[in-house]
Amino acid sequence: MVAADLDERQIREARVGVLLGLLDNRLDIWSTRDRGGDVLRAYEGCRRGEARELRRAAEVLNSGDKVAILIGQGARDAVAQVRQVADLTGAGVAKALLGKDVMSDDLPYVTGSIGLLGTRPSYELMRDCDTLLIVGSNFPYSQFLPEYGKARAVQIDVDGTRIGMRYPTEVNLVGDAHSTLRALLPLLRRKDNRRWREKIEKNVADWWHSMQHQAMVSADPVNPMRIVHELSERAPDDLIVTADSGSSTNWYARNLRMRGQMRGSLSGTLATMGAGVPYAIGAKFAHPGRPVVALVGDGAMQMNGMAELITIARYQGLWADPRCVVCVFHNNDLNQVTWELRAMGGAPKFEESQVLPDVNYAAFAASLGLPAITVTDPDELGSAWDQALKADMPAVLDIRCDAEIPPIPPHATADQVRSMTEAILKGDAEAARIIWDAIRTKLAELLP
Ligand SMILES: Cc1ncc(C[n+]2csc(CCOP(=O)(O)OP(=O)(O)O)c2C)c(N)n1
Ligand SMILES: [Mg+2]
Repeated sequence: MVAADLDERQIREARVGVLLGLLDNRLDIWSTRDRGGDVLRAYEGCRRGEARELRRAAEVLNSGDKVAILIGQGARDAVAQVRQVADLTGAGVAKALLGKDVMSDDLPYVTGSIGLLGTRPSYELMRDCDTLLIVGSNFPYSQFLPEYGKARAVQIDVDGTRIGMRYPTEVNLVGDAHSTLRALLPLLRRKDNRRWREKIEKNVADWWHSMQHQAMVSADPVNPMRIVHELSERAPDDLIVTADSGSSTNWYARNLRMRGQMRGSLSGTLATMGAGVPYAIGAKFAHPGRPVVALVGDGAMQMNGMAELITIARYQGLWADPRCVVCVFHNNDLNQVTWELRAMGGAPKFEESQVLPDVNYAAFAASLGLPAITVTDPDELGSAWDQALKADMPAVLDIRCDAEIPPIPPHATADQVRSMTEAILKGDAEAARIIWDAIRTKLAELLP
């Protein structure tokens, strides 16, 4: 075999094989430099070691009592295998944000998103597990992974340079998720004790119940969680949802149930504002036959989203399914940062930097010939979504929502959450500050 016969994946594996060999002192730098043959030999060595590494991985997963799986977008082609591993090991599955659409939230053991924007059951899954399997994820916030040394861990990634970066993993399998898990599955034993799995499923069920409850808390005028909750209730099975970076990213991460063929995306690694509407346009061009919804803050609309409505109005005729709904979270605030300042700095809202000019997004959309609905009453949310999702052209929802609904991190206790929400809704700034002090302490512990 010569280098030209290798496909891209084999070359990547060879590169990783050489790298691992160097780190492991199995190869020395002089013997590999400028010598393609050594690269090939390292690649072959990598393949020979595979069976042994798979057995080691299986040993780790078979010996654990409380297995957690973390998946990212790299697990997209391996959903059936992840499900089988989860069933055999009795694991729960948490999802990095860009992998939110990889597995259905209708599976009772899928704990949803992970991280600061994540769910409480994902937080608890990682906190309490004794074994961790990471598949196709480069999720960077190790504060939300098990405490170092507490869990034995296996990682599967197609790119060896990502392996062991976020957690001290004991077994590292370089390969694509689908074929690596397929090779691993026959080595796994089914765990008879299902108590851990039952606990996860109960946590997940309780969580969705509490999400529904929180979305229905009355607000002034509309509770932003309810915007996503109502969408989630009526989302078509083939819907594509994009989210901008702002407070609505929290509601996308937590309140939207992915199911069926639904897809979702956002600026997951950079977290830049302004991605929501352009991503929706990209989705329409990539999948012209599918409906698309963009969840976008008013700050992002002012940044570039309004200009991109012109793009939508211009190209709508090219899309077989004309539905493309831009939902504006109209709170006249750069709200996510307002809350970060409150939580991290204990600082009250700094009006000069945080308040946005009040813009009539519905009127702007109408000026482009797009149907637009302004919502100021939470009870009209459902019918506004119904209309927009049935429209025969792109539409804009301009929803007046409350800037005082806090994006609560997943590790806040239920009591803290309840009293903080009540305090803030009562306009009790002092009580809110005290509760935020408690959460700030917790956040300081968790954030880098
Ligand atoms: C380009 C860019 N600028 C600034 C930020 C920091 N940032 C993150 S969220 C946010 C506020 C977003 O405001 P808005 O779009 O109105 O959404 P809201 O949080 O109010 O729902 C800011 C300024 C960012 N992530 N990207
Ligand atoms: Mg805003």
